[in-house]
Amino acid sequence: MKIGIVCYPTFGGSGVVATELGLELSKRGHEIHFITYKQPVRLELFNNKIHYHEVNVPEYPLFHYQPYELALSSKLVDMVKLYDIELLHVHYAIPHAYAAYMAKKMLEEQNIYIPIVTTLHGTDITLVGNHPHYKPAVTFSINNSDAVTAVSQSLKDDTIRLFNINNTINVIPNFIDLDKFKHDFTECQRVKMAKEDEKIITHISNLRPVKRVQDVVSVFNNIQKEIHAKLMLVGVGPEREKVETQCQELGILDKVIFFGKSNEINKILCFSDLFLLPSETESFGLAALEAMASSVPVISSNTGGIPEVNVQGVSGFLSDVGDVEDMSKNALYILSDENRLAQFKINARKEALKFDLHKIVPQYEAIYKDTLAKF
Ligand code: GMT
Repeated sequence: MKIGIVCYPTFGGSGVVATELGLELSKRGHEIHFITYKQPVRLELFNNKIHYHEVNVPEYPLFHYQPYELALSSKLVDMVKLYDIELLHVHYAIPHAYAAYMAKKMLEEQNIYIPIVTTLHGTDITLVGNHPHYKPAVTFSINNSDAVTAVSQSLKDDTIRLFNINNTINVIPNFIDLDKFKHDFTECQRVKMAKEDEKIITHISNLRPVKRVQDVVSVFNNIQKEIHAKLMLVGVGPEREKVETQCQELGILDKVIFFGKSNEINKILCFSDLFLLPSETESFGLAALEAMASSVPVISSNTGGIPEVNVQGVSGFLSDVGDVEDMSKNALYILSDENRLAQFKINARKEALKFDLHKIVPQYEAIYKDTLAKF
């Protein structure tokens, strides 16, 4: 198949999933066209089945807001015609599903018919899409997609609860390329990061309020009172300064390493002992899955789709949002006994195997085939 993929080309989970999906589909013989405003961050390995088309939005001072959706729709029309793309898979309802619908309508005028598959990732539903300013457009885009997928059962339930949906939503969970997160990663730099008797605690996110990074620091503070430990904070975002101040006030700044953005989180996870994800809401928690795939147990909140990934008492523990004391107690339970920690590490990797891309990607292929057959 010739498939056009539209996504946010950033460090966020949706961009990562879309990129990894495109890469794997290309290995399975499909021709993939990424159509977005920047080359996706994890799109490093080009092969002759992968194409990248940049959407350019000319800056014009008359416009207070530059019309990205318009530029994207036009680019989709042009690329579908130029490369005979058969299907568009858009990640994120806002504004991608909306722009794809416009492209589809423009192409229909030229007797070119193309189906749209929309994947919902979370923020487009639970945080932003649900806002009254966007809701009618998001509802319309979901209802007018030819197929819709959500990355967890929880996200599907939220979508049905929050919007007036008359379309079928298929759950296809996020997936992972397990080879990229092998426990025996040869370049592991643990010795450079911490002393032998120190445990390494990691959090990776876009440091937005929804990630509750201050809870990460509070849990870490409780951990380091009992055992020697270091905290690795990976990512950039609006909470960074607040968190730095919090660490300074707690007197633990020397035990915290701010990594900034990283393209190689497998190299950070390979030396981690525990992953913290105390989010306010999370449709799936791809970062937790990446940790588990690296044999790192997860202490998380029990919100949204996280319980579909992190299994209570097996790959880690889940607590109510904001229950820092429970998270600290659970973290110390895992970390304070070497045998127990080793068992949780094994369990984490084992749970991650359920999300092997070789099991999940064929589910997308099946959706594409069904959609094209019905079209
Ligand atoms: O978590 C974020 O803030 C980034 C966001 C995104 O759009 O990339 O992540 C969402 O999609 C990921 C991939 O499907 C999920 O793993 C995240 O749980 C989801 N984030 C939220 O629901 C807040």
